[in-house]
Amino acid sequence: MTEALILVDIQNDFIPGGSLAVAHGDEVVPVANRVQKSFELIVATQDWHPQDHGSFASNHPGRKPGEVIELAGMPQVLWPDHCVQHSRGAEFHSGLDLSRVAGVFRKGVDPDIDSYSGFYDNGHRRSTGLGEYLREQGVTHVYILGLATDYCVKFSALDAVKLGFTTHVIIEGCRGVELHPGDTERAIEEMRAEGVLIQRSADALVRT
Ligand code: VGL
Ligand code: ZN
Repeated sequence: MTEALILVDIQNDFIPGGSLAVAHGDEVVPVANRVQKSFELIVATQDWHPQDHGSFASNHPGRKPGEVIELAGMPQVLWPDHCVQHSRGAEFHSGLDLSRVAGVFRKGVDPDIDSYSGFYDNGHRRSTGLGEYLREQGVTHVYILGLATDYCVKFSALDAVKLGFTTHVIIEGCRGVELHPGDTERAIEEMRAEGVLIQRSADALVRT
């Protein structure tokens, strides 16, 4: 058994003060730092959009964040501009320990399709390379935490299961966008139903 920790999108724009702030998003940072002690292999994902990304409401005149359009043949929630490549909002939170992160996998780079999962875009057209990398490293079990529970954490965990990894989500290290009240709780139930192992606390993992 080889384990990997996947830190999902712990970036300034998803932290209070950022353009797509997740309530209490900053609280995942100390959990992420603490739990890293239990892992030899740690990777991170980074939402990394061009300014003309199709998920930005600003690129659809007359549309507002929260509205749903069609993009790449799929329903697409429109978001405020966020995680624009090379912007401060796209940087990882300054308190996040990156010293032991072996690789960063960027997603959402194609303007024509969004990518919530750290493994594939929403149409499963293109891989980010994360699944292949984990396989090469002999990884069989993944542990996921970060932002946001109801989007990128959820879709990353569902893809991890599909790829055959035993998949844990450390829910103490996640927070949801909650565009609609209850989204986070529904995401947890959806993950559980697909075989994701939901772990409330990171403490069991911390073998200091
Ligand atoms: C995310 C919405 C848009 C996330 C990324 O990281 O959960 N959510 N882009
Ligand atoms: Zn995004």
